[in-house]
Amino acid sequence: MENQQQTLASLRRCAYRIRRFALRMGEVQGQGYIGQALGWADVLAVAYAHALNLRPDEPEWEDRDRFLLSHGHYAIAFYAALIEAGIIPESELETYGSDDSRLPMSGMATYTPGMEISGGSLGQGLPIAVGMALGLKHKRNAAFVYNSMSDGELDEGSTWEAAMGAAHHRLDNLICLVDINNQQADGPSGKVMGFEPLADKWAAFGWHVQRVDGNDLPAVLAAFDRARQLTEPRPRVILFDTLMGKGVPFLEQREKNHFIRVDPPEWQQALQILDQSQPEEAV
Ligand SMILES: Cc1ncc(C[n+]2csc(CCOP(=O)(O)OP(=O)(O)O)c2C)c(N)n1
Ligand SMILES: [Mg+2]
Repeated sequence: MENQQQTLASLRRCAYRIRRFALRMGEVQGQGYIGQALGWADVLAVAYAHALNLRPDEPEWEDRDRFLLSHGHYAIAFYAALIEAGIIPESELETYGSDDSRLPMSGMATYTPGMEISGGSLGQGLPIAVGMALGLKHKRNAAFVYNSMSDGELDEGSTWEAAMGAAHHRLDNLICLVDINNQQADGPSGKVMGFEPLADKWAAFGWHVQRVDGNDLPAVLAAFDRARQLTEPRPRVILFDTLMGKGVPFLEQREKNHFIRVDPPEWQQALQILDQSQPEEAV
């Protein structure tokens, strides 16, 4: 039990630092998909500080777990996780979004160590993940493939075709992480294209399904552990309900938060608010 408490305390500090790195990168460019980064930070903390089997100094290690950023516009969140994982040095965040940086504003596999695919054309991550998971099985490689995607990608037919293929091939090495933030570029997800009842849909496609609060760290941790430890020969999906802007109340409440407008003084205000609620020994 003590170990579990220590694990959770350590993950809280990771999530705090991921939020902080993302805000600092946002301030460098004066913009960015910061609402998504704050909302997805708890999932990224559990992925990068607990679940993924990686070698930070060898990002292309053959036996690594693969983490695919299908929603390439979440790159700012992903870079923060790479910094936290020691794959990218913290000093590099100052280059975010500038010419010749390894950290472009949308995820690019050829630019960034640890970036497995160039996502961003939404709906492509899961099909690629299915191919990778199948390939690893053929090679008898025990690595997991994680596909990180947004709820907007549930509008894409390619997602559901891949979901059907994954179940057909019994890909128990595939874990799909969906950010249900109920937001898309054109408004609330339910208004753009209703996708509920979502858990039932994935289950009907042959997947093992969990749905949890993606900002509740103990629940996120338990869901990752369950997905990894299951012995059923089925792909696994975790549907995470998240709150955009989580941790910075004035950003949580902002309208049109697909691409939040943040005025220059607000970046420092956001960092201060985050720091006030920081877990002990976080910095
Ligand atoms: C195939 C495709 N269609 C349209 C877009 C344009 N686009 C970029 S982000 C976005 C919103 C998609 O929803 P989601 O990823 O859930 O948005 P968020 O949660 O980040 O607000 C859209 C439509 C795209 N990148 N790819
Ligand atoms: Mg969304």
